[in-house]
Amino acid sequence: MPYAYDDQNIFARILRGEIPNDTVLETEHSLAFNDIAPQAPVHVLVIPKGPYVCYDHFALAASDAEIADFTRTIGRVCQMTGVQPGDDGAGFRLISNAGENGVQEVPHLHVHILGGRPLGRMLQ
Ligand code: D5M
Repeated sequence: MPYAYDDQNIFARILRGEIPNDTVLETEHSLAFNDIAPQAPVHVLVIPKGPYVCYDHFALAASDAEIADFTRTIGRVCQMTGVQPGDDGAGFRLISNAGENGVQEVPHLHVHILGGRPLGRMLQ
């Protein structure tokens, strides 16, 4: 059962309104909010509202509408936070950790949007 979803995870609790969050953007199928421990001036997490554990789970099981909404939400947050590469000195990185080797802490799919400073090289 690689995709057993734990509905007590912290992002599930945020989605149920049990824990507050600093919302950047909410859409029909997605929620974007500021990371509680930001690693860069812009550090936003984008999550689907559906119960998906990680990226591959979402990519294989979500509806086209959910996938389109999630993808567009990431794009809109990049626009809203001014990290698009077209803007002077801007640029960003998307990260989605999955599973043990990926060191995923919260078992609900989230994409980190990081920007607002030079991020350095990650992959050599
Ligand atoms: O990263 C999980 C991320 O989730 C990590 O950057 C902290 C963030 N986090 C944890 N709890 C909260 C709350 N309550 N609000 C906002 N952000 C939070 P991972 O990719 O799973 O290692």
